[in-house]
Order: sequence, then structure tokens, then C-alpha cells
Amino acid sequence: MPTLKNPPSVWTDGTLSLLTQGYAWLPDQMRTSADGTVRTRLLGRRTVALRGPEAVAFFYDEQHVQRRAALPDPVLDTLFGQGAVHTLDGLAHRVRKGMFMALLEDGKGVEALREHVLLRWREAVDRWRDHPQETVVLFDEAARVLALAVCDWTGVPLVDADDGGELARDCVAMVDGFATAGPRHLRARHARKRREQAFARLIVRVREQQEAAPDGSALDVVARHRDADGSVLDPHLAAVELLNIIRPTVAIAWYVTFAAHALHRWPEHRGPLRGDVSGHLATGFAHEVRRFYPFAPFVGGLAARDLEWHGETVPAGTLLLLDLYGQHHDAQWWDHPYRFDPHRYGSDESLRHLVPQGGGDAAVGHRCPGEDITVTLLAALVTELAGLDVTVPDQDLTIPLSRMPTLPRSGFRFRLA
Ligand code: HEM
Ligand code: MYR
Repeated sequence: MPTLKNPPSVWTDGTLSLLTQGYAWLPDQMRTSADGTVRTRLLGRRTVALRGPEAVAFFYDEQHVQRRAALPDPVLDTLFGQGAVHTLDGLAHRVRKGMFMALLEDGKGVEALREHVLLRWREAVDRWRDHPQETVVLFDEAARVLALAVCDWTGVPLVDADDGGELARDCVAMVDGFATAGPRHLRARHARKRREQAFARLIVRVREQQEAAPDGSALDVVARHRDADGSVLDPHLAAVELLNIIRPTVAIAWYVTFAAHALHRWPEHRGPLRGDVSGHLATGFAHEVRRFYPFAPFVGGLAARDLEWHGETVPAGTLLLLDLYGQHHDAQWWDHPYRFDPHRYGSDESLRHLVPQGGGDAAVGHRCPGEDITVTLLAALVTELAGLDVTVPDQDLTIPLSRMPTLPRSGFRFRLA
């Protein structure tokens, strides 16, 4: 079997290009690759990047890819947390993942979270109506609404009225700083440290029954969870996993802001969304926002042993990347990929190539367990946004691909009409 086409010694390191080019880096490399496979290095490690349905099946085969030691510390110390479920393999992963699946898969739980979000959203709208001359920054407000609602839902107590806003800012900072080397990265590290410490103290208080956790709430489930070895999670690790429910729920604010951008740019969808009694169009809109706009660029893991990809050996320990953003804009799998079309998603088949939150089976592999939550909350807020009459003042709505994660530069400002 031939080994990799370029000898590793001549592979140039792509880390700096990734940091400067952001979302454009991998698609750029793909365009110049003869066989749709990118061979490079990241942080000095030999790296192979793939995309497409065959690559998704290859990447999500547990025999092929391991997650232990795959994520660099700068990503763990900001975005996911040391020891997080993202870093586990085999039985340890299956048992820890079961905790998330039990909480998030249940339709009743998702519905309850949706109700909390709508209540908090309507409180915010009432506040905006009380100050009609003020400009609202949608991204900040959506993050706050989501933070308040996810605390209501998880049973995490808020210490005062400002706490929801502060938690939102900390969660946003953790996501915003994972892929940069500057001050945003430091802010992310501080935010994580502060929240891990506070949540670890909360877990201890719950276990000592000094703080009540509603039966079956995420706080209760995480505090009681037993890992594969039968032990409860160390309070610090429990805090990491509680944050792995709260932070990504707040991160839906990125998609809400992109949805507002899409409604502004293609206002013809507003009317049909207002009359969308079944909710099908709002769901299609949510899927199309997740496909069209850049958020998670790729996912990564290490080759668990020497693998074969298209007749070529990928040596054990190689970093494998699955190019999510690139896959969503590849004409091989999408008709007119740069057209925003919420009507693409009529069948399960149409969702096959959509992998904004990973691929494969969430219960068994590492696919995001929060997809139902994301789609449900996003669809609910798309409907709310479409129903608001707003004026959108002049602002910078460009979405720089060089920034990771990115957003319309202004955060999307509007006033109620
Ligand atoms: C994993 C994206 C929302 C909890 C992931 C992965 C991605 C992702 C790309 C990695 C998949 C892989 O490594 O193969 C997103 C995006 C979201 C979102 C873009 C929307 C803003 C959520 C929500 C929750 C959640 C709402 C929970 C409430 C998790 C957890 C994992 C994960 C616990 C780790 C799964 C594992 O390693 O087995 N997500 N997610 N995410 N997500 Fe999400
Ligand atoms: C969350 O807060 O969990 C939701 C936002 C997730 C963004 C996902 C970014 C994936 C980064 C993977 C880096 C892999 C490096 C090898």
C-alpha cells in the first residue's frame, strides 16, 4: 500500500494560516488538492483533512478515530474543559455520554426548555418596548435570554438580576476565544476558570443538600452521575460537564444572530414564516442557517491505528479533521450551495449531508447531543424574529471569514418599529 503522498518532513505547518485565514483556510487547501484530501500540519502534528459522506462514515467509525489527546490544551482550557466528554473514548465515553443523552434526547425536556426561552424572550421584548428609542444588539440580548432560560431549566440558581447577563458574557467569551492567541483567548481562560470554580462549589452544596436541585434537572443529574468506574464526578469535572450544557445553549445566540441576518437579507421569508402554523418552514430555516453560516469549522480526532483512506496509509497518531464548513458549501452535495434556501429539507435524505454539529450517531459516537435543542430553540426564535416589526439602522453587517468564530460585525442592531 502506498504511504501518504507527501512525505511528512515536507508538510508545512498550517497553524498560522488557520489563525489568519479562519474559515477560508481548509476550503482553500481543498480547492488546490488534486484528490479532495488535505495533508498539512497543525501545532506540529501531521494532519489529514477530509470531507463528504464517505469521510463522515470513516471519521465516525470508533475503530478509526480516538479523541484522547486529540484536542489541544488551548481549546480545552477555553471551550470544552479538561476531562470533558469530548476527550473520552470507548466505555468511558459511552457512560458519560449517556448522562447527556438522557437529559437532552427526551422530547419533554426540550419542550420545557423551549417554554423557558420563549418566556425570557418575551420579557426582553417587553423591556425593548419600554425603551423604543434604544437600539438593541441582538447577539447580546439573545445570549442573555438563552443564559437565563438554560439556568431556569437546569436548576442552576442565579445570584442576582445581573447574573444572567454575566453568565452569558462568560459563556460567549469561552466560545469566542478558543481559536485565537490574543486577548480574546485570555478572556476565555478567565471566564472558564471563574465559572468552573463557582459551579464546582454549587455541586458540593447540592451533594451536601445545602442547595436544592429539582429532581431530574441537569444540576441534579450531573451531581449524581456515576462514571464507568462507578465513582461520582469530582466536583470540578461535574462543573465542566454542567458548563457543557449551559455554554453551548448560550452559543445558539450565534445562530439566532445569523438568522436575523438572513431575514434582513432575504425578507421574502418573513411573510411565509409568519403564517407557518406547522412550524415546518421555521425548522427548514433553522437547518439552512446551520448549513449556510460559518460556526463550527471542523471536528478532529487522532488515527487510532494505521488506517487506509482511498488506498493511502494514514499513520497512527495523525490528526484527522472533518471539514464541516467546507462540506456545507460543496456543490458535490448541495444544489447551488451559496443560495440560502430553507426549502431544501423535505426529507431525512436531505439532512444526510448536514453536519454542523458533527455526524454519525450521537448516542454511540461524539456527535453533538444538543442538536434537537439547537434546532427547536432556533426555530422558535426565528418565528419570534419574523413576527417582530423592526427597523435596521445602517451598520456593518459583514461576516469576516478570517475571524473564528465569526458574526456580523455589528452583532445585528435593530429598533422596534
Ligand atoms: C459536541 C456543535 C449546541 C452539547 C459538539 C460538536 C460540535 C458541536 C461540532 C463536536 C462533535 C464531534 O466532536 O464529533 C454545536 C453547535 C451548537 C451546539 C454549533 C449550537 C450552538 C449544543 C447544545 C448542547 C451541546 C445546545 C447541550 C445542551 C454538546 C456536548 C458535546 C457536543 C456535550 C460533546 C459530545 C461528545 O463528545 O460525545 N457540538 N453544539 N451542544 N455538544 Fe454541541
Ligand atoms: C459549544 O460551545 O460547545 C458550541 C460551539 C461549538 C463550536 C465548535 C468548534 C469545534 C472546534 C473543534 C476544534 C478541533 C481542533 C482539532
